[in-house]
Amino acid sequence: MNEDASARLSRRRLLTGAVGLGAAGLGGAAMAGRALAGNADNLPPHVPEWTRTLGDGVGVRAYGQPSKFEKHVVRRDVQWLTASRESSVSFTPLHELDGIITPNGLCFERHHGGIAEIDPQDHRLIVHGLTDKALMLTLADLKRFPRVNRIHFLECAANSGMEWRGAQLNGCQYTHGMVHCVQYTGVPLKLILEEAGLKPNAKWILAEGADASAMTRSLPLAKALDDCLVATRMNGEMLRPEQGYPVRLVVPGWEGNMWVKWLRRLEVGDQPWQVREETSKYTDLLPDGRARRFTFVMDAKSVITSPSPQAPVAAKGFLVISGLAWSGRGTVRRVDVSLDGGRNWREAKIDGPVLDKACVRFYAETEWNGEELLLQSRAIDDTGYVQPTKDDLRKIRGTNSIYHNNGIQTWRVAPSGEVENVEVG
Ligand SMILES: Nc1nc2c(c(=O)[nH]1)N[C@H]1C(S)=C(S)[C@@H](COP(=O)(O)O)O[C@H]1N2
Ligand SMILES: [Mo]
Repeated sequence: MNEDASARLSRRRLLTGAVGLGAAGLGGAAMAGRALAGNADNLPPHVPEWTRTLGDGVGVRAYGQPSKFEKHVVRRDVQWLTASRESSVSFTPLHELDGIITPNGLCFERHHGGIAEIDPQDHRLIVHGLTDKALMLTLADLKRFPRVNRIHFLECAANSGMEWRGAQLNGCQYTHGMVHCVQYTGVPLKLILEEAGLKPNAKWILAEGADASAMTRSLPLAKALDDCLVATRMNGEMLRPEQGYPVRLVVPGWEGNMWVKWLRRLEVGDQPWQVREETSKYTDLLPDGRARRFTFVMDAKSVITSPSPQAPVAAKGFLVISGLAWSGRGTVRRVDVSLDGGRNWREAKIDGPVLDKACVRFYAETEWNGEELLLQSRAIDDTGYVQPTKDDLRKIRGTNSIYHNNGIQTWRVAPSGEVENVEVG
């Protein structure tokens, strides 16, 4: 969306207004409140405390951490969702982030048997089954393969799963925070399989993790040979333990469950193994009692991350609406934003890289004068697929499902600037 003249004008006014602290009016309450909670001695015309003393020297912070004033920007979990902490999930604080890359320490975690703390010296990746030879690779062996860098989103198929029967959790961290997007460095799985040599009847791969859940999933060979990676790094540094250190499978665009962490075994076979995670779990029970299975691809989806319940509107006037969109089928071609619950749509502006099976960041600018808004976003991918409304999705899938809820999210902005999770009929 191109900003119109009135929005441009009003931004000038807003920025001018901001110089006179507190002049921002109603919404300014939140902003001014924060400023007032601080120490007035640090404000102009005084010399602030951080100018009057020397700071930490180099070496004090051998591994850097965010500012202590950003302590609220953390992964969070919902205690009642799961029976144990080891088989549970923490959510990415999407409302506190911008751009497309998720910082490593903020990537949501989903584990079924807790975080395995693997000594890389004692870790091996075994490749066997319908291969010419079996391989047992050390981390050093993996480093000798050619490697690539790819930015991809990972979304748990259960993301937004709590919302099937109606609006439930108040915050995009909880409704949409089972997604992250990082740059992986890894070996194309194809090269490892070629090194082992595939038998003519090879059709499926079983991937197994070394954690206490020994997570296993069957992966079609065609996908394995297409764009899967055996990754050791995220955003440049070694994978975090939470994300599968020292090695995980990257399965671009497909449900997060298949991205086996702490990867220790790849078995080549001629049919799927029908393991728990692809029979009991990660299937979608339809209204007629049948279940969809092997629903690998994550369909196009988007969410407005700000404003959102945890990121209310701070001031009247010029307002930047922002969010993330992604598609497991390829690239995001367009994102539309609605201010009135889907009656009218305008095209948002995508800023930053538009990459295959990666998140894009979008912005839509408007002028807000305290009226009620019903904010929505919808993603359209390069196959022409349009993100559906929740009602349209329910018409086909019913409400028994947990997984693959990519319906359009609605946030209601109240005159106070507060935002809540709602649905429009
Ligand atoms: N070994 C192993 N791999 C695993 C899991 C697990 O519990 N153990 N959880 C899976 C699920 S359900 C998801 S959604 C993703 C989550 O990846 P993340 O923790 O890096 O966000 O890892 C997948 N890989
Ligand atoms: Mo998952």
